[in-house]
Order: sequence, then C-alpha cells, then structure tokens
Amino acid sequence: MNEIEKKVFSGIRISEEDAILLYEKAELGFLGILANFIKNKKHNKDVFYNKNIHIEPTNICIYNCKFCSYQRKINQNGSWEFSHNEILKKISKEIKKGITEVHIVGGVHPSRDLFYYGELLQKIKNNFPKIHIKAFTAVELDFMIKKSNLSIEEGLKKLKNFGLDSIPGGGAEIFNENIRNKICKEKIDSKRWLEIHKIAHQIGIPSNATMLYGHIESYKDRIEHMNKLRILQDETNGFNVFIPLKYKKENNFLSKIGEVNIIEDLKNYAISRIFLDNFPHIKAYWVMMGKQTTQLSLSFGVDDIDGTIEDSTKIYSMAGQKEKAVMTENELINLIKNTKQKAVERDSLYKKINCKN
Ligand code: V47
Ligand code: SF4
Repeated sequence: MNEIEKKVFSGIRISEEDAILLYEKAELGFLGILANFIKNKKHNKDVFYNKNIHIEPTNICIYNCKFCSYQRKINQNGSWEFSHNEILKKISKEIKKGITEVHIVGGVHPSRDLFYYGELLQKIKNNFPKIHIKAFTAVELDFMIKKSNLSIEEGLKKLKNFGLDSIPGGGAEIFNENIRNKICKEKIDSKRWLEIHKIAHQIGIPSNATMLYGHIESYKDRIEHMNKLRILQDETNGFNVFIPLKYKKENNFLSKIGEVNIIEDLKNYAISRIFLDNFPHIKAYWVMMGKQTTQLSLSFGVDDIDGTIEDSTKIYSMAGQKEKAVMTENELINLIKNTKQKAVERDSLYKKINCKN
C-alpha cells in the first residue's frame, strides 16, 4: 500500500496489479484520500454539473441483455416509439429552462437506420441550433450504420454532418468476453465497441465511457475493462469522462444477484479516479446512484454530476430506482456546496459556463 500511495502522490501511473490490490485490501478512507488528491490536482474544488434532458426515442430492441429491464418487442405491452415531432416537442418544453444538451439513447429498433436518426438530428439542430447533441451508444451506431450499408467511418461522418456532437458511453458493459457472453451475448463485442469510439475520436467526435459493475464480474474484470479504456485514451485522448454504472436489479433476468452496497460504490469511484489517470473527469450519474451516494462520491474522486435530467429517463426507474429522475439546478448546486466544494455549470465539452460559489 505504501508503494501505491507514493506512486499516487508523485503522479506515477498505478499498474493493474496495484489496482486489484486496492480493490481487495485498501480501507475506504485511504481510497478517498488518494482519489481526492487526484481530483483536486485536476480540478481544485470545482465540481461540474450540466443542464440536460435524456431522450429515449424507443425501448423496442432486437437484443435481450440479461440486466436490461427496459427493452420490449414491437407491440409488446410497455413498448414506446416517439415520432420526431414528439421528440422536438419534449426538447421545446425544456429549452426555456436553459438546457444545453440532449442525450439520446434507446433500444436498437429493427427498422430504424442511420438516415432515420440523421433526419432527427437535423430537425433538432434546425429548431435548436445551440443545443449539443450527445447521441447513440456504440451498439446503436453499429446497427444503424450497418443497416445503411456504410463503414463505421462513413456512417459517423454522415451523422456528424447531420448534427451529432458527441457519443455517450453506454453499451460498454464489461469488456471481458466471457462475462459479456453471459450477460449480453448478442451485443457487439468489446473490440467493436472500442473500434467505434476510436474512429469517432479520429474524426473529431469526442465520447464518454461507462462500465456496468456489481453483477457477475470480478475486480480483475473491472480493471481489465478500465485498462482497455486507459490504453485507447493514451492513443486518442478522445474520452471526456468515465461513468461507472451500478447494476440495478428489478425486473430483469439477473435480479437474484442483488445489488452491491454503498461501500462498493464508493470504492469503485475512487479506484476509477486513481487508475484512469488520463481521463479528465469521473461522473456520478445520480439518477442511477441516488442523490445521497452521489453527494458522498464527491469525496471519492468524482468531479462531475449528470445533470438536471427533468424526469426524462426510464432506464433506471424500470430497473428499480425509486427516486424520481428530477433535480432542480438549485438542488444540484446545494448538493455540491454542502460538501464544501464549488458548483460549476459546464457545457457538454466541459467548458465552464457559470460558477456558483
Ligand atoms: O449501456 C441498462 C446501463 C446504459 C441497467 O455517456 C443498466 O453521459 C444498471 O450509458 N442497471 C445506458 N445499468 C445509459 C448510459 C449513460 C447514462 C448516463 C450518462 C451517460 C453518458 C451514459 O445503461 C447501458 C447499460 O450499461 N443499464 N440496464 C440496469 N438494470
Ligand atoms: Fe437493448 Fe440496450 Fe437493453 Fe441491451 S441494454 S436489451 S441493447 S436496450
């Protein structure tokens, strides 16, 4: 532990073995000190948040991920498909509140290709030219681009021209192929996920990265996952943020596993911050973690909270999250200020918009 501590305080990268040791042996308080040392070195007392909504155009999906509580088949009870106009209306309702970003993620619909979604992006940009569009996981992109008979590079370039500004981090789950086969075997493999993000970075589309944890993966699998991200980030520097996503257990095929406790959540945030030295930001997605854990995470390396949301997502409520997915800007600011840190509104590329002391 002494060696790891020395490395962290002198800005030396820790190894995969070090990280596994931290998961297995380190006390939580010790992890908090190391992680917050790095967080403060990168951002001082700033904690970022943004004003955004999430749009889930459809929950109809050709895949059957075991952890997913949200997907439905065509005409199945509980399925939805929003038209372009319905989506524009949702954005229009929230734009007055000053949102700067729409985050669009949904199921992989069998009949929607790149041009269907390209038209949506164009309509959004035509109506709301200033809004940043962060849209489509690598899994959705893979399907819609293949359906349109294009290469990934051609497809991403087209989407960029239609208005795509950045790519969210979903669909990464856990990169270990054995685990992937057990929990989401129909989905693109880890190589493909990384390839899509790499090409995006090369053509100037930044992206985020996630990790779904707390199901059947081991600590070693988590580190292997983060290591693949760290290697790609060394190459492209195209990732903005890493977002650990905690597995939620209601209404899906993995329910009997249960959920990990708050100690695991905080430990995981801290080790992500320590291991991913080349990622500028670590984000707590409060809708999934809950408001209290999110607030605590700000002492375990997290520097970013997503977002005001405006009750616009169903992925987590359908998986058992009880808190309503809505947080006013004031509530967000107070949540940050109560930890004696500074609330900073950011845009989607982490440019500071407003500092609230
Ligand atoms: O890929 C699905 C996860 C992801 C469950 O990039 C579940 O800023 C836990 O990626 N328990 C989609 N997780 C959401 C996502 C995301 C969210 C917020 C911000 C960003 C960003 C990206 O949701 C999926 C999957 O990993 N998920 N079901 C579940 N039961
Ligand atoms: Fe479909 Fe995504 Fe759910 Fe998997 S996690 S079944 S790809 S909606």
